[in-house]
Amino acid sequence: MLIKRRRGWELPESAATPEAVYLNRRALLAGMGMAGIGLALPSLARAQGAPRNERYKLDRPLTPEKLATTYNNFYEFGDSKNIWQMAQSSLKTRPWTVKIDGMVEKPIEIGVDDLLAKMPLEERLYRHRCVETWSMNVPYTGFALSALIDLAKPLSGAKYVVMRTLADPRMFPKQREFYYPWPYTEGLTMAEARNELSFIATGLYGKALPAQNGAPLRLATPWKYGFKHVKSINHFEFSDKRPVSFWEKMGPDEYGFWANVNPNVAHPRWSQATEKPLGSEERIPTLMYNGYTEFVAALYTDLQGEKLYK
Ligand SMILES: Nc1nc2c(c(=O)[nH]1)N[C@H]1C(S)=C(S)[C@@H](COP(=O)(O)O)O[C@H]1N2
Ligand SMILES: [Mo]
Repeated sequence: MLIKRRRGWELPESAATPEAVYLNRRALLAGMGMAGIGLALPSLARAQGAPRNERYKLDRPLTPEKLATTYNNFYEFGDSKNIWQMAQSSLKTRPWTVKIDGMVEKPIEIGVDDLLAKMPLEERLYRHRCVETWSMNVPYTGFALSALIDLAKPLSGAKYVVMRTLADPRMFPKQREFYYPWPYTEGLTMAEARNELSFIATGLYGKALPAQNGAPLRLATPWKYGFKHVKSINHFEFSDKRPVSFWEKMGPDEYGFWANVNPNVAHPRWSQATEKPLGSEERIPTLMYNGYTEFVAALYTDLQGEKLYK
């Protein structure tokens, strides 16, 4: 994102998909419904097919699965969009221990499958808007972050949930480079984290979440720019201090804590007025809060002095 020589949102021609193909795929996906259920391993099945929550609607077709799973941002594997094979061969997501600690009644360490067994899984169709101006529409399986907060039982003084990517340079080659402030860290206020939209994704397109998309646990806050969506989380910490996130540390003039989508507030180096859906030839207008105003605007009425949109 900070690298100036490349315009990261420009898709190579070969990655573009004709409309007919993705419309077909959409019909196919709709027809499959709970595709992915029925595997022998119950823990894996839990991470996959789940009933769709129809409350979260899209106004555009789903992005082709192939694009959403082969055009990624995951700096632990490099600054290229083409890291999916490297992620799949290098990232091992079992066993995976999740720590939940900080300002909680009692710290928890739990294996990811035991955690999933306690969480109410559902599927949601979500928009995703990267700060670089590409966007996508994807079906995530997962659980509301509020369910994890209920499990964690934070103390009344907790003001933020801090989420971190696993630190393990054997799995994440770029974590050997000290230029970056690893591990990738993000945070939400408790009110944001309890908002119904805040979601921990464990699956994508009715299958287990691919490594390149942030397996086994990845945040989705669809009204915020994509860099908020920390991948491969192994640590949830409750704190009374606002964390400084990965991109905020890298470039505080360009990236901040709030990161709410706003088409009227330009990035210092480019406009945020429009976006390019993956697989589409056109640019379309970006919507305030990425189209989720009705769900989240009330979170910010008393925070107008904050830099809410970077
Ligand atoms: N750990 C980690 N999480 C991350 C990133 C990253 O580099 N490392 N990139 C972020 C950015 S900028 C975006 S747009 C999304 C991309 O998610 P996707 O690859 O599933 O589309 O992941 C976010 N989460
Ligand atoms: Mo992004």
